[in-house]
Amino acid sequence: MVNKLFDSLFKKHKNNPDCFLKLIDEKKINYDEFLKISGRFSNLFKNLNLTPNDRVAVQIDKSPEALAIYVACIQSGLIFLPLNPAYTTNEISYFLENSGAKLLICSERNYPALIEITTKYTCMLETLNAIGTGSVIEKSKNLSDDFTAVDRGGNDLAAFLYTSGTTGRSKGAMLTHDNLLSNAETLVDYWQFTKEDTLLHALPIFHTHGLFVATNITLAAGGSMVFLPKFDLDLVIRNLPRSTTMMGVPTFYTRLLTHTRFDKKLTEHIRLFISGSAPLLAETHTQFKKVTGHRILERYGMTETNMNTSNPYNGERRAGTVGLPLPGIEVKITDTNTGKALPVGEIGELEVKGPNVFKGYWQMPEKTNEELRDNGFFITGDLAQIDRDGYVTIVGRNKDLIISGGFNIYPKEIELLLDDEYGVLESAVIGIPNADFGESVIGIIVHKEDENIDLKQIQINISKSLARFKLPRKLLIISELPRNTMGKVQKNILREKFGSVDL
Ligand code: MLC
Ligand code: AMP
Repeated sequence: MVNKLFDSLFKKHKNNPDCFLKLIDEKKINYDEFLKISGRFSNLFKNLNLTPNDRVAVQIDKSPEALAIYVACIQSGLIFLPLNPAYTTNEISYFLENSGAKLLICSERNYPALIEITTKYTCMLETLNAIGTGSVIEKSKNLSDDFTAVDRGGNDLAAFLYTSGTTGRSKGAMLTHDNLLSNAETLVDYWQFTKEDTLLHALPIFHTHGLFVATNITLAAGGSMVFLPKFDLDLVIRNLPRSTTMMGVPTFYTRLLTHTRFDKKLTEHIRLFISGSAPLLAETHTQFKKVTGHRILERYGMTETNMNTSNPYNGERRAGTVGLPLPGIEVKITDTNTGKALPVGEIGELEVKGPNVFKGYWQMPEKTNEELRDNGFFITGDLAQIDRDGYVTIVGRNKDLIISGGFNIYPKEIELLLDDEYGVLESAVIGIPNADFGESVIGIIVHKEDENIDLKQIQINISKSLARFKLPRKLLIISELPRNTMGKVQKNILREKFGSVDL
């Protein structure tokens, strides 16, 4: 029996007494104990009659058991589908319908709200809470922790990660065993992770960064993680002395720089700080170097591709750039209209190709064809340039996307809801600079003259359908939206005009 990802990342740790997770209450979980939890979950999945390729959706808080569900899915040949706990019932309903998930695991507090929709989509519903209680624990506690991994090849699917699109509909990016494994193996070498490393893990585990980059690298290297429930500034400061490396979105680093205890002494034993998921300002990089002596290593990735480029471990880490293509990964800059490769130094669409690139969007062949070329290059939607030394700089986006604190927010999804509200003729949602989150969302509305408009009520109404991190921090009214000759709303003009409004 062969299971590509399980055999390479997890199976080798059976009977391994080394520490895998260090928790905040000083409790530790070693590799063998962790694999026993996932073994019991795998037997539970079998008892629930789940079969290979079934989707298992999870909307649960971060915990060691939540991570073990991911491992159990891989071991059982199931497709892991993690969802942000901030999503509303409306949002979850779409993911269940679109993915056809057979099982949803949620926190007990959300069970009453979700049982109706899981019944509608004939999806089983089980619970798992942050404190390690819930129906999956109860039902698996007397099951064997031994489970023979289901046969899976490199091209088989391991996970669906949903990523929103310009049309407002989320797309399920299909990631294979080879996608995840190749990236983990490359990054372990590139960033020189070893079993001596302890990674400070304060990221959520429902996105590529915290789930695949951080966790798979640790598993591949055989190191450990200080596994924090979330990014809490004081908690991170207290746990830095237990760690040798840290990964984070830029907001983590700008927040750390505001803490009085954050200095050279606190970080002198740290081997590596890594940033990604959103642009790290060159200014933050410089300030961090001044305060700690460390040069943050910035890398660039996406849900569809895992990691593509990285500043070097030993060579020059250039502030404001995302470094060089990772080994085995090709990148090129193309003309957005013709798709032709552009010469060194010119700005164009960034395309990437390699074993890390996903298989396509679930049941959306036309979307897949639009973004994934026949020659294997994936059109990222990011605008970039590559200099003579091969360093890539992301200069903007060819997709209408806002990144707030590392979370992606697609304006179209919010505009569609605003346009449905009483008194709204049309709307445009933009991101404006924010010192903490990088960007923040605001909504700009054109008012129907013959209808009253109540902005407070609109906020309340749309919050029923949108996770709170997507909610506009402010709604503004203008008389008309600026448009170009093709009739397209000129968001750059709106960003210039409203970029410094008070939030
Ligand atoms: C939380 N809130 C946010 C927010 N996070 N609002 C906008 N943007 C965000 N990112 C809101 C909540 O809805 C809530 O609103 C209020 O802030 C307090 O919530 P919180 O959970 O206590 O917030 P906080 O702890 O401050 O969270 C901020 C954060 C978190 C930066 C620590 O957002 C975070 O962990 N981000 C990491 C995202 C990530 O992992 N991205 C990787 C994507 S993978 P209210 O209204 O209720 O008060 C990817 C590929 C790659 O991009 O390259 O890696
Ligand atoms: P996601 O779809 O959540 O995986 O987000 C991927 C997007 O995040 C990319 O297409 C980029 O726009 C952005 N991104 C990730 N890392 C970086 C980085 N280091 N610098 C700038 N943008 C980044």
